[in-house]
Amino acid sequence: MRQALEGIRKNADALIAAAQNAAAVDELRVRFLGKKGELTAILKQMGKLTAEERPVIGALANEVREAITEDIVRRTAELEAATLAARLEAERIDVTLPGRQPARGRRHPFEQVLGELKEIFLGMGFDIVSGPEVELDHYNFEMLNMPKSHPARDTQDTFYFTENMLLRTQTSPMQIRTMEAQKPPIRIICPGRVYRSDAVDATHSPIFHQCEGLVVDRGVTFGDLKGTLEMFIKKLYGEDTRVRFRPHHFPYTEPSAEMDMSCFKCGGKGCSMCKGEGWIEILGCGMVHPKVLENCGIDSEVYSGFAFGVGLERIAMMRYGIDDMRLLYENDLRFLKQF
Ligand code: 2NM
Repeated sequence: MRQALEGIRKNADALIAAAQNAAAVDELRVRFLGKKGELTAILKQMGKLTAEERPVIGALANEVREAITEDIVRRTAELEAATLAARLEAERIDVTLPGRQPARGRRHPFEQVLGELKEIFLGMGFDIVSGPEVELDHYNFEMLNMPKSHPARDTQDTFYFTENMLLRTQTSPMQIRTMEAQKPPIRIICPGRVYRSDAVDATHSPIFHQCEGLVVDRGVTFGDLKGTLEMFIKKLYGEDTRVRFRPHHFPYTEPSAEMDMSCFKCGGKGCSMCKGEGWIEILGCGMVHPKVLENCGIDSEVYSGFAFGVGLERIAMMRYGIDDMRLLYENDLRFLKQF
């Protein structure tokens, strides 16, 4: 039995040392140490031994078991280390390689201008309001003092879905909705997309963007309108910019005016930009018509207000010296990268 045990130890030693993976090691563990393994088979024969031999062989058997267990632990550790080393070698990365640069985008020139405009009005205490582009005739025209007979409703310049529903031609319907829903004081701007049936050329597009503004409170005067809009233009184009107001007509304001600013290019001397005028038309404005206030349930004897509307494409074009509106919509990166 002593020889048999020594034989098992030698054999196990050699086989375990030669095992090439964890599964092979485990197979050997079962073969030598398992319930039906070689060592157990020997121990089952212990009964045949004499009383003197039994403790000696027993001790040897334990020694062999411990030796084989140690072999297994060592070989397992070796194999794990080898696997890790192979993986580290295979997955070696060069951390000094430069990373792949993601293509960096930027805000569209139009969005940049809109962002500036919002900042300016937020700074003056205005809220920003937005709403549906598909509007009811009621809000787009009727409430704005443009009854059924009004030429602005002409199907030639307006996109209708039904007789009563259309793509908004301005963002004023949101101002009406706000006046209906909210008591004065009201200070809002409504930037957004508007639609008119215009042919595309360098200065026209059937889809364009507007920012309208509205202030309603007790005692609001044309002086407030002038001060607010002058401040707005100075913040957008610089402190040296001057403004002037010319009488105009809108159905929803009375009196109405157009505001010009001194030419940002020549400073007012006259150049190709302002066609020798020294002035550039920039926005429409006026005191909200009492009828419009009353339509919204606001007492025009107590409250007054001013409103204005400015085309965002025009602002962006003047701001960046862009001479064709189509460039703003074509998404040509060679153009957009310049801003
Ligand atoms: C403009 C010019 C003048 C305007 C008026 C209103 C409202 F809702 F208060 F009646 N909203 N926007 C207005 C006034 C718009 O755009 C050139």
